[in-house]
Amino acid sequence: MKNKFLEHINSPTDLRKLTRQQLAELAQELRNFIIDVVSVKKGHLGASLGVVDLTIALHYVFDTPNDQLVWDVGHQAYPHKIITGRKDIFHTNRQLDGISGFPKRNESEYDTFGVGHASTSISAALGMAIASHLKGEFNKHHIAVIGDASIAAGMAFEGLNHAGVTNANLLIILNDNTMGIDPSVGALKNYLTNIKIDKRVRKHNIIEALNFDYSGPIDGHDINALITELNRLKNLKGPKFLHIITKKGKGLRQAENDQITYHAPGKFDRITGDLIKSSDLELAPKYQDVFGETLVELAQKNKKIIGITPAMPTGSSMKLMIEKFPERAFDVGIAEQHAVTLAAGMTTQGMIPFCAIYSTFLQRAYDQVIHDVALQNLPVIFCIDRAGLVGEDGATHHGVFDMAYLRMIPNMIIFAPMNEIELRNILYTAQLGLDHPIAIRYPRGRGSNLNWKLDFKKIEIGKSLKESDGSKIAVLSIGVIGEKIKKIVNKFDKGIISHYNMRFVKPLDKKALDEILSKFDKIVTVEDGVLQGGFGSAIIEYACDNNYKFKKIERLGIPDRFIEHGTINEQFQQVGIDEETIEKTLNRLLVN
Ligand SMILES: Cc1ncc(C[n+]2csc(CCOP(=O)(O)OP(=O)(O)O)c2C)c(N)n1
Repeated sequence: MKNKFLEHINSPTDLRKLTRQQLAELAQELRNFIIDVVSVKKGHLGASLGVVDLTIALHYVFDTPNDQLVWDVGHQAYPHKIITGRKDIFHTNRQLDGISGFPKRNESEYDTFGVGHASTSISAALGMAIASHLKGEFNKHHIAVIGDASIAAGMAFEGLNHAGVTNANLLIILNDNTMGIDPSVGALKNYLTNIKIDKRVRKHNIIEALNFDYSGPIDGHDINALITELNRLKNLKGPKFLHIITKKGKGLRQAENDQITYHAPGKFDRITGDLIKSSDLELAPKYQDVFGETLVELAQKNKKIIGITPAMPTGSSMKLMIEKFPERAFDVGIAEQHAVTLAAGMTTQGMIPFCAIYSTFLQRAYDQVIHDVALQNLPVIFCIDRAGLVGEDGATHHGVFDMAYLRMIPNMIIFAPMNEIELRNILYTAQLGLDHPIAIRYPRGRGSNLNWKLDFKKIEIGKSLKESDGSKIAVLSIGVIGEKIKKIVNKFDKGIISHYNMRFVKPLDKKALDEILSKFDKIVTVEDGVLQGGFGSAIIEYACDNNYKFKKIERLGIPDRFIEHGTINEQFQQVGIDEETIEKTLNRLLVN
């Protein structure tokens, strides 16, 4: 079916030629277009469907790209991308060399600020607004669109607090759909619900108290109402706040009814909305489920165990613990800093908190890890999910820095399991009681062992495992990439390659290292983290500091650049840690 309007929209200028009546039809076409593409190419769905009408109204009323529009998180920016000149390449979304799934400054002049992590939009738009003011550009508008989950984060509050005492030309639009990826949580969520149903609350409006011109709540699917209100706000100076109500997944029945699944549903039938299940679903478990299920098992016996997740109960499988022990498990919202210090507080009272945070999002709580946890040597158990390369989400979401950024912190124990069984055993070991905080890092996706629910075994802290014995080269691996090394080693003759699954980045297994560095003059380290300051660096430091006369330590891992979106395998190939390249590297070293 041909699109009557969308076909002719190559930029917001085309959009501005339409009547309001036609805009409503365009919205329908835009929704269908997103559903068509995402149903086969995958990606984020619900959030984008929810802001189709808002996106059209914003580009209709404001003079983008001159006026600056900042999307928070950015997973809802598909309609924005499509009507700002990227309709014809939208099918390349999240693919290698295709467009990014998030706004990106080097992709379009309409993408004013790169995003991916939540709650940055208010600060960024305020920065732009203050700069415009200083430059004398008083008529330029700066708009931040932020969701009800993201606005509850500390950083968003910091931005609001500052904006309220400026005369910046800033409009904050709260896109309130009561959902993050999972249902939004916290007292602010309750307040926002009350404001919708109880007019009295509006009198004591906290946004107004912060010196904003507050309006709303209005229906965020009523394009007409949106345009009227945006036009009114356009003529007001200073910080303004518009509260709109939308439905996540709007326009696709299943996406509206099952908003968690349809946040990023994978492939689905574009007409019925039904999910298309891939046939390999019954293979080995996801690492997140090994974590979630094991935690519940341990918590049944150990009453001191507590679970904490900042806004990722489904993604981290902490929801299993929340379902089973609601009084001992907490979704604290998009609040990584709070999650870490909350866990630290709990340990002071003898509890055993498992704090599950994606590697990329733990970056936001770096000072809390150092100052609140490690400095006081509090035994928080960090379960760091999505460690390593993550594929289609790309540069904003890779978990490649954690080994480097945690390694230099005194007191930290850093463990990376090679498989599900090691993950399970380290979770068991950690709750027995450790003298230090521990970071356990594991990747996105599935492991390789169907039979992982074995009896628990305690893991000795700082002890590596020798997987194979050889005399020519020593390969030292950390984490799940060790399974790849095992396969590669099997392709070589027996007795050539020694493979050590090092398991601990910190403390290093010095006994094993002394043996390796005395015996081998060719050593290869392999990691799925950054080379700068990472695991391989730790090995080189040890060798230098202890005066070993080594010939060659070759490090394989992520080079000093950001890795863009693509499949995980494409990313492995790009950085040279795919099976084929590692094998070639070992062959080259054997010859030279
Ligand atoms: C710092 C950080 N923590 C967690 C996430 C994971 N995350 C992505 S989207 C999202 C929910 C956002 O919800 P909301 O702000 O309400 O926006 P909506 O999806 O409703 O548009 C979360 C928690 C993130 N992107 N950044």
